[in-house]
Amino acid sequence: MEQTFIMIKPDGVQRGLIGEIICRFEKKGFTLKGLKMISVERSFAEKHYADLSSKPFFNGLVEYIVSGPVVAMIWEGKNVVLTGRKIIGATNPAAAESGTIRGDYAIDIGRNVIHGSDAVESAQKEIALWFPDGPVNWQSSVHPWIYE
Ligand code: D4T
Repeated sequence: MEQTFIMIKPDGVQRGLIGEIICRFEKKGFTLKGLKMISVERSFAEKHYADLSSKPFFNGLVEYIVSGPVVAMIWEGKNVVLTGRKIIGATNPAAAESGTIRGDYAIDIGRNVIHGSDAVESAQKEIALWFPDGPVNWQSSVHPWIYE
């Protein structure tokens, strides 16, 4: 089953959005397979955002991610990478649809509350980086009520 890496960024934590965000993924039917609150070092944040290192906003982005604790999660389910991105909404909250997390709870691109992997391959890389011990091994008992 597909997995994605979701991170509630420092602004989402400070603004008390942890419960609301977990609720959206949980109510959709996805399964939580890893969860931790963590303050990351600069070097770790740079590694996570390595693909963006040449961008002009890279330094500000790293500063933002290390500015407070984040909540790192693994969510599992059919098409969870793509559907997770839909739940989150467009990178720039100004373009994010109402009903998405960024559409409902964010205004500026540099305070967009949440990160979600953009492809299955990047999800695997990010899960390996953030959860070196891998996901928690459990099966939800509601599985047959969510999947046909
Ligand atoms: P993340 O990775 O945070 O889920 O965001 P996205 O996958 O939706 O978007 P991204 O990788 O292009 O950008 C990563 C991160 O950088 C911030 N950002 C982005 C920014 O501060 N200014 C910008 O102009 C852009 C494009 C927001 C998200």
